[in-house]
Amino acid sequence: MGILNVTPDSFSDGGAHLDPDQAIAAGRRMVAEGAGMLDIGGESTRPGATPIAPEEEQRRILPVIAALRGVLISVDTRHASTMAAALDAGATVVNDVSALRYDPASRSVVAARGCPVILMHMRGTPETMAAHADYSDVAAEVASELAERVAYAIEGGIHPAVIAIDPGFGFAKTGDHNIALLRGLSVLNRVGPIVAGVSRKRFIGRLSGVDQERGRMAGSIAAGLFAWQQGARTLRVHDVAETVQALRVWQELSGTLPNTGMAG
Ligand code: HH2
Repeated sequence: MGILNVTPDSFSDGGAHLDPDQAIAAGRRMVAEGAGMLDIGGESTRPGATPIAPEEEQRRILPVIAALRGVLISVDTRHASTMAAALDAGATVVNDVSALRYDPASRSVVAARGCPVILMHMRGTPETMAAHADYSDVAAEVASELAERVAYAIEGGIHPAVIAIDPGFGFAKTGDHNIALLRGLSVLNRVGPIVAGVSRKRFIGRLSGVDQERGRMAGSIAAGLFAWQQGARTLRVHDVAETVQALRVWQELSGTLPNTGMAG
């Protein structure tokens, strides 16, 4: 899953794709590099980020989604109106960092459309989440809180087969929590198919000793492969070509490559 943030302020690629033509070109490039899906978002959810109005979010992302129609697109949003508008414009998956908590209307939008949904773990909101980073067993608590969100989705008429989960690296977690969560990620397999977003995040900086976000590609790939080994089957990444190459080699060596005729 290639990350396409149409924002001025995302933590790593903020401003790079605010111009729709640049965003569309970046999306096409990631598909050519092997991304199976693009995750398009118009609101930064980095720690302390200020929320924006759904109208502004839609103004940023809808032209980009419409131009890339035909590609598998997830819309990274917490707003029900943006989910609906993005699905109309050509998105097929909803990726909600609030796991359908932020906007009370979001569950019924997803249920009515029958689309796949990614429920990401967070406590509080991006403004308040740092104060909620308190766990005794982070992987177990994230698993049980995600299981509650899955149950909430199913109660609202969302089919269990379309639900994926995401541990929410960097959301209401300290660096130590992120590391423990990644080490213990496999416990989440019992809750649902795992999406993992470690790309360029601060804890990768801590583990690698690299301050600059754009310098964290190799560390992000190592962490992504570690997540893959534990069962994650979608990696949300900035660096598509390099991640695809690393995964291909990993799958070849571990004998887990889907039948592409490349083996041998
Ligand atoms: N992380 C970010 C945003 N959306 N969605 C999922 N499912 N998983 C994640 O880990 C995740 C996410 C934050 O990263 P980014 O989009 O690169 O930055 P920003 O929120 O500043 O736009």
